[in-house]
Order: sequence, then structure tokens, then C-alpha cells
Amino acid sequence: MSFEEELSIRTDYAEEVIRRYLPEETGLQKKILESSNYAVLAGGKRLRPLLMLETYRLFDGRGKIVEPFMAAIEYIHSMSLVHDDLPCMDNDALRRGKPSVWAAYGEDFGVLAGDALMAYAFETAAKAFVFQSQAVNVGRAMEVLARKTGVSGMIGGQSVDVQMTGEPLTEEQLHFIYKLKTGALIEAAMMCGAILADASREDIAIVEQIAARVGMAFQIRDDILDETSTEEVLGKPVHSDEKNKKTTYVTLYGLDRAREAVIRLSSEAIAMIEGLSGENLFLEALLKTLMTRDK
Ligand code: GRG
Repeated sequence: MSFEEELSIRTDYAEEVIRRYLPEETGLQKKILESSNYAVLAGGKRLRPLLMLETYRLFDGRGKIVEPFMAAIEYIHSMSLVHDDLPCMDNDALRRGKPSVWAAYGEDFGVLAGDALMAYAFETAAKAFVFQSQAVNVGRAMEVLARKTGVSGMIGGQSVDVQMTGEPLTEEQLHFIYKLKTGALIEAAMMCGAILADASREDIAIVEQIAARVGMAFQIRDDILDETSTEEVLGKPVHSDEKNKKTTYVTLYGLDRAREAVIRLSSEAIAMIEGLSGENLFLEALLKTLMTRDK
């Protein structure tokens, strides 16, 4: 089977899992259910659930315990996009080729839909407790998911990003923002996959380092695409960083060095995966495609 066929099968599976756990749009609070489901169903690469699943498989995970966490991480990612698009943040009216949540449902529902998704993500992850014999791993994975989402992770990174907007950043400050804002959720995805497959503590620590490189490479590629791609391809406005006066890897070092950094970080991540005792060639191929992704 070609990589593309395998990617399509795995993405369809992730998509089915993400949809299966979504709530029904009924009751007096129908509008909040519609707007939060809209955010999740608007599309996207489903990269974080895929990375979680493939890391789970790397450590020989074969069951269904990973499924509630695959859905949960995509809900958290979706809520971050919903809030990132708000007028008080990036003020973007287009996301994944469709009106962003606030543009479709109003700014108030942009805030509420993000809040609802955040809580629902943890409600969903907790469904993995039905696998009672693995309750300790479920609890550990929930702790990692919460920590990497909160002030020590994504929200912490976004806060510093917002605080420093318009000011010149040093490489260390930019690195800090990228590691937390984008990297932390990718770290959570891969670490939860490893934890739920009952990997050793040593291997989980290595997975965190691998994911940190993947996250950094992913964000630098995002900077490159903001500069070089089009709204039609990306499904979101381009030159958003320039509009928001953001220092990025590209503004600091230029496109060539940014491309080199993506290749170096991704290659390091792949080499580290090859150093582990398990094998997942599909995961390695997935990381290779991220180096040159065009959306
Ligand atoms: C305010 C509670 C609260 C949380 C939100 C807004 C925010 C905190 C965090 C922003 C984090 C953020 C948007 C980081 C950028 C990460 C990034 C490169 C997103 C694009 O991810 P893709 O390419 O998107 O995987 P798709 O659409 O494919 O899913």
C-alpha cells in the first residue's frame, strides 16, 4: 500500500473517531452545540490524533483506549483555533476555508464555543476510564493533556505571544513561544499515545523530546506557509503574521534558514524514533511529509 493510501485510511479512521464522540445538537442550548461542533467539523488535517495513534502503535498499542484521547486532542486543537481567530486575538474571519466560528455565530459564541470544547475535551478523554484495568495510564495521560494545554503549555505560549506582539523578540523568546503555543499540544499527542500503550517512563521522556522537535518544525513550516502560500490553499488568510506585526522564524532568519531548520529538526525526530526499540515506518513517512507540507 502506498503512503498516500495508508494516510487516507488512517485519516478516515481519525475522522470517524472525532465525529463519534461529538454531542447531539439538541436542547435549549442548541446554538452552543452547533457552533462548537461546527468548529470541529470544519475540516483540518487531523494531525494531532494521527500522531497520537501512530505513537500508540509504535509502542505496540492495539486497543481502543486511545480513541477518546484522539477525539479530545482534536477538540482542544479546534478550540485553540476558535479563540485564536477572535477579534481580540488574530481577528481572522476565515478558517479551514470556511467562516471562522465568531464570523459565523458572533463573537460571543466564538468565546463560548471555545470554552465548551475545552471542557468537552476532558469529558471525552475521561471516557477512557471504562478500560478499568488501565485506569492509572488514563489518569497519567489526562494529567499530561491538561498540563500541556494549560499555562505550562499551549495557553502559556499564547499568552506570551499576545503580550509580546509588536515587540522585537530574541531567538530564545521565539523558541519559548513556539515550544509552548504549538509544540506542547504535539508533545501531548505523542506522549498520550505512548502512555496509553504502556511505554516505559524512559521512552515517554524520549517521545517528549521527539515531539518537541516535530512541534518546532511544524510551527516554522507554518511561518513559511504564511509568507509563501495562498488563502485558497491554506483555507485561512496569509500574511497574517505581517498584519499582526509578529516576529517569526522567517522574519528573524529568512526563508532559506527556516527551511533548513524544518529539515534539521524533522530529521532529528526521525533518527530518534529509529533509536527506539519499536518500529513505525508510517509515522516516519508522515514526519517526512510534514517537512514539505503545503497546507
Ligand atoms: C484562550 C483558553 C484559551 C485557549 C486558546 C488561542 C490559543 C489559546 C492558543 C493558540 C494556539 C495556536 C492557534 C497555535 C498555532 C498552532 C498551529 C500551527 C495551528 C495550525 O494547525 P494545523 O495546521 O491546522 O494542524 P488544521 O486546520 O489542519 O487542523
